[in-house]
Amino acid sequence: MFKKVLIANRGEIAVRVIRTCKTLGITTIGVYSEADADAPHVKMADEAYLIGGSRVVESYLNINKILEIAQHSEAEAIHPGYGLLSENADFSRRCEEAGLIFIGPSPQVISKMGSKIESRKAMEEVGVPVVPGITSPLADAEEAVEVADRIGYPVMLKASAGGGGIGMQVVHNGDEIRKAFAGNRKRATDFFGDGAMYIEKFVENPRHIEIQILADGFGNTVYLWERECSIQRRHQKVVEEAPSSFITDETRTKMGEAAVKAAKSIGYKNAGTIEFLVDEEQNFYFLEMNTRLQVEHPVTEEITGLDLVEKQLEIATGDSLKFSQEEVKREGHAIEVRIYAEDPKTFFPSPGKITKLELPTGPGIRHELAIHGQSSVTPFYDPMIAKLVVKGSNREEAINRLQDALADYHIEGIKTNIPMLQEVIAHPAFRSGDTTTDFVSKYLTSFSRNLPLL
Ligand code: MV4
Repeated sequence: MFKKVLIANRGEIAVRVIRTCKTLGITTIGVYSEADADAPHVKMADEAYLIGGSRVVESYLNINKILEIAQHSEAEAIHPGYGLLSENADFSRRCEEAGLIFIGPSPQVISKMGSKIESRKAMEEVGVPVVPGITSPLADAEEAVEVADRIGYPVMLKASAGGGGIGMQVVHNGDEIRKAFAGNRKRATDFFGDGAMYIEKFVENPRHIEIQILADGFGNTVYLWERECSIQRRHQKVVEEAPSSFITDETRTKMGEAAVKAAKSIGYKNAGTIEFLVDEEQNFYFLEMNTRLQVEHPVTEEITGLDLVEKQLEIATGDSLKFSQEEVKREGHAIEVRIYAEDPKTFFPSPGKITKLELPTGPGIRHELAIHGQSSVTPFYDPMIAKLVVKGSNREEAINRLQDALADYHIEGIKTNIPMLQEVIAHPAFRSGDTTTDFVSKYLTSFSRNLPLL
């Protein structure tokens, strides 16, 4: 196992990674920005180094400076957490070149999965189901119309580099495509520097169900079941749970096997997630692959009893997976909610100083956070300030525990989305498992006065 690991991240995920490193006896190197000088991850790390200014480009995205710190501190490996540099192929390559182990897949794999068109193509080639559509970039709106006429409306126009719903639109006929094409291409170019567009059949009322996998460097790949993350607001996940209450055991096995096939076919190594859309008839379609540890990984840890950060470290250090697919447990039910520092009415971030923080305690309650009763939430970073993870022996118990826990969360000084979370959890549609992707707009009338998507 490594002796020294640098954690190139901040907030709850930096704290989460440091916690496992400590358990394994690994010395941790933290890095921080000016705004984070007093942040919990800085205090927790064995050594911590200032990268630079508060803005991410001056700090957590500064590859040169982070590599310099890694070398100076004699770290052997870098854990990128999620977001920031975690899916940056250039960073993975620069780590390799500097003789450091990037705790994640190779730069080639990150690049391939970063392109939705390329990853769709790779999956189609090995027989992982993809939504009917195309696997090469569209030349122009007329080609999009031709393809759509062939596959049938409605279709979804998507940006290959897309994320957060940017450059994505449902279209119902040729005229709508002609109206929508240029604008979506421009938004994709502006946001991602890549205007490549493609088209897929629109899947009605889908669920977002993703499979967690682990792959070592010896060809061993296992699936750690699914997480259902259908409840989102403007492409921001709100509630994540495992197992899904929707899919059957037969679908579960098929999806797990498809995810393993997907990972093996690209030579994947690390923890990773294959996202699928699942339709009302339980047909599932590859959406994209995330080549990092995800925000919602704790729900998988809760039902499998595994520590995913530990598995990432073992894989990166060159160990093989020590268990088979048949040995992966699936026990109980876990739900995670993301607590954001945001105004529950406008959804704008709510930075400021936390003046009071009281957390619920009790059986089945886990917190992942990096704030305390004196912390400040700065406008420089993502407003997600904590995750509450609950476990029960079944879904009903988990929901009850979550409901009680949310009522016992007392945060003062900043606004949070807890009222919205309470409304979701209390809704009969959530209890009954009607958790499709339009949950928030369909049921939460007080929270759906949203601006249109970009
Ligand atoms: C879709 C879809 C329906 N049909 N693709 C949204 C985010 C992006 N990664 C893909 N997304 C979707 N792709 C086809 N062919 C519906 C969505 C979608 C969605 C997916 C998962 C979770 C929430 C969502 C909210 C709106 C749209």
